[in-house]
Amino acid sequence: MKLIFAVVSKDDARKVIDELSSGGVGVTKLCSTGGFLRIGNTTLLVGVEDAELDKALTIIKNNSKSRKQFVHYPSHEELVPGMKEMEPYDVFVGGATIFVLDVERYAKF
Ligand code: 2BA
Repeated sequence: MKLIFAVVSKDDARKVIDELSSGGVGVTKLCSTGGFLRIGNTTLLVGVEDAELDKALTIIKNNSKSRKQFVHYPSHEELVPGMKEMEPYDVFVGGATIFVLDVERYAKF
């Protein structure tokens, strides 16, 4: 069995979850925050049998769009007197960041 950690955009999370669920794949949604942009994203926990791994990854891939995100650093809240503001710029945020782990044991009590 495998455990997929998938970091996806908040805007795509609902569609990904719906497609996984209707495909018979169990999923748990966690609210997360990207360390770089410091804005909310969604981390999905997906436990699958090995034979279902590719199906789950394909669903995640097909429903996660990459997008440009405008970065304004430091943000207005972080700005302190004397700190210089950088020119705003774009970063390319991937559709989904995926980690696949082997599951040692799976149980439901
Ligand atoms: P964030 O950390 O907010 O990063 C958002 C995007 O900013 C990244 O997109 C990347 O394009 C850019 N970025 C990140 N760190 C950077 C840096 N030090 N310098 C310049 N640009 C940087 P993605 O790579 O597609 O990542 C999207 C989100 O996936 C990340 O949000 C983070 O929440 C998660 N993630 C990505 N790589 C990860 C990793 N190795 N471990 C854990 N989470 C990761």
